[in-house]
Amino acid sequence: MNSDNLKPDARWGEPAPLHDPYILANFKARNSDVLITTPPKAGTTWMQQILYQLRTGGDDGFMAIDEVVPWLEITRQGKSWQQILLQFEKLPTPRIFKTHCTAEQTPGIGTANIILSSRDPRDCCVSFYHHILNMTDEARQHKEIPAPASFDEHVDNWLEFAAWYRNVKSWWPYIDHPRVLWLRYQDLKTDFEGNLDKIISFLQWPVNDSQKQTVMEFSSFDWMKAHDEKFSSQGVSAGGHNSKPVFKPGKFVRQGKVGDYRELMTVEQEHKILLKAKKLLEPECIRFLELDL
Ligand code: PPS
Repeated sequence: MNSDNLKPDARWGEPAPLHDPYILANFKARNSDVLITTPPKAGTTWMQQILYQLRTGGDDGFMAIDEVVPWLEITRQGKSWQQILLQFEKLPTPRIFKTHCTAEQTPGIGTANIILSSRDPRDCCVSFYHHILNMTDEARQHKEIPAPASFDEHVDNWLEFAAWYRNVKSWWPYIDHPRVLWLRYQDLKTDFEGNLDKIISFLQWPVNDSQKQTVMEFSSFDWMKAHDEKFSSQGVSAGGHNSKPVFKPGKFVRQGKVGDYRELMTVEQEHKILLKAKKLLEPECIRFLELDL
């Protein structure tokens, strides 16, 4: 084994299809970088699209969002972490990445700009259920994500895996950090332009009014739904044109609603999710997320 391949410190986590600790340990963040950090299904892809559109002033010519805004820590089949980091070096400045890492596992806090998107865990749980069911069989196998036998089984798996809780708990101490902007999915839904202005002012990127209008159009739910194929390759490539769909056609940009969980979730399932939040998160965080029980 080459000395570069020495096992990274435990803080970067264990290797898994969706998590390469070598990338995290060796990534060199730049001051101009933006890291989008979210629990799964909390508006990650939406934020990838918003930031890409803001950076380019409006561009609908890209093939796959993950080629222009790569998923930082995902393992790419047939590519070493060194090759992946080299590809990252060649991305246009300011670089934008997505990550689902906890704060402990995120490189570059204090150096890069960090934008968080949080979403009601009940909606994230339901969205993730559809995510699994809507994946192609090949992608499910490759990512080692088995399909649950029922929604109830899914809720139990989701609670046990606890990615939403780990992520939110780890980032909460950074809520007032000057290089961190924490946005809520529900606010993006009710006041998209106001939140766009917050992003522009946080990043200090030059965006004129006409570009802003284009960004708003290309980041709208309807536009993204109509171009679902640009958003459904999920982390397969990091700069090449070798993306394969991870989802069945037209199934990634799904409903995009607040409170969608009500269609599927029982009161008992809802309680389990909220009680775990109450147990693990600070009361102030629960209030901020509007999860008051
Ligand atoms: S992932 O797989 O973790 O990256 O998923 P993520 O992108 O975080 O979340 C997917 C959900 O976001 C919805 N979505 C949107 N909502 C509002 N507006 C826009 N433009 C938009 N684009 C994607 C998407 O439909 C998923 O939510 P659900 O509830 O499943 O519809």
